[in-house]
Amino acid sequence: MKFPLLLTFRALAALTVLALAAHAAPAIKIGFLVKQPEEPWFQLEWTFAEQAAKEFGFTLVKIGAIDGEKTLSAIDNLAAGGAQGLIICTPDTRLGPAIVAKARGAGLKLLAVDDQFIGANGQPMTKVHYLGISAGKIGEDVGKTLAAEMKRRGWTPADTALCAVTYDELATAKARTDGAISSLLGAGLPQNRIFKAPVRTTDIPGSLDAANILLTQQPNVKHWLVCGSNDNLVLGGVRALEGRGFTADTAVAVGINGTDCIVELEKAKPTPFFGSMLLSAKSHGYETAKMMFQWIKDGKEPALDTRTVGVLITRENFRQVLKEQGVRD
Ligand code: FCA
Repeated sequence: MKFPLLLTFRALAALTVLALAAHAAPAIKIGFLVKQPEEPWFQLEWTFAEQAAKEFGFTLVKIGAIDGEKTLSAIDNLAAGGAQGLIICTPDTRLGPAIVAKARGAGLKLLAVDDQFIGANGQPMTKVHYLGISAGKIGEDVGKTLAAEMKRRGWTPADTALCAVTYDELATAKARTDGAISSLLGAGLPQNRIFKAPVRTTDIPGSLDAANILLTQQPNVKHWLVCGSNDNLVLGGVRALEGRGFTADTAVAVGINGTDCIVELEKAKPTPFFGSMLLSAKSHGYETAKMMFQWIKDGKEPALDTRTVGVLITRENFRQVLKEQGVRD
């Protein structure tokens, strides 16, 4: 009865090989690339993504890539390092087709976060998985908040104007300031009291420059309202106003992100920065990382398009809300 015994040994050997192979299945590695690693928003996204990595047991590779060249070479490096997925907030949404081609070539699953890719035809690439904010709605809420503050203070359209610090090259940024403008128009601020200050660079110095140009052109406005595509752009506007003597009594500004204005809200003396629409860094960091992990591990494909909401934080409630959202202890 040698033969069946041999078979048993063979079966055992085969099972052992299978078991070993399962054990040696490549560890899951996910890249998380962001366009502005110095922004608290993106640092928080990473922090939350790391929470997911710890919880689910995968490796997270954090990459800051401020231009196209760095982005494309980072994808090569990730693939060479054995990564299976990439979550990305690209420095330029028009890189979309190049990123898709590279990721596909390297067998990387792809999820765009925050900024949606734009295709060669100038339209959003809706077939690429994306998680972003409900930009128009959040912008409208900024406008409503500004309109309510204007009313509460008894300011009239004749002596009030809007400084919208804009970056229309980026769709999610444009939708935000467009939303704020449409709410203010709806609340009765006339079109000729609405001024755009387009930035060249999406940081505080870039916004300060843009707002200064506008303030020089409009020296007679008594009360300013300020909106912008995120906290930094609004903060640049606030710094420009303060440089011309405006205070919390004569100007009101509302940001978006809620994560890049904490120091501002903590200042003992109120500045014109009234509040911000706090976005969910947890959804953008933890949830995207979890979605990518499950996609790689179990083949569970995420929704093609997910949009998150924002909630207003002000000097009154920011400590409490940030705590509830796990942003601060
Ligand atoms: C864009 C902005 C960021 C953040 C994110 C949700 O990428 O540049 O500041 O608002 O959307």
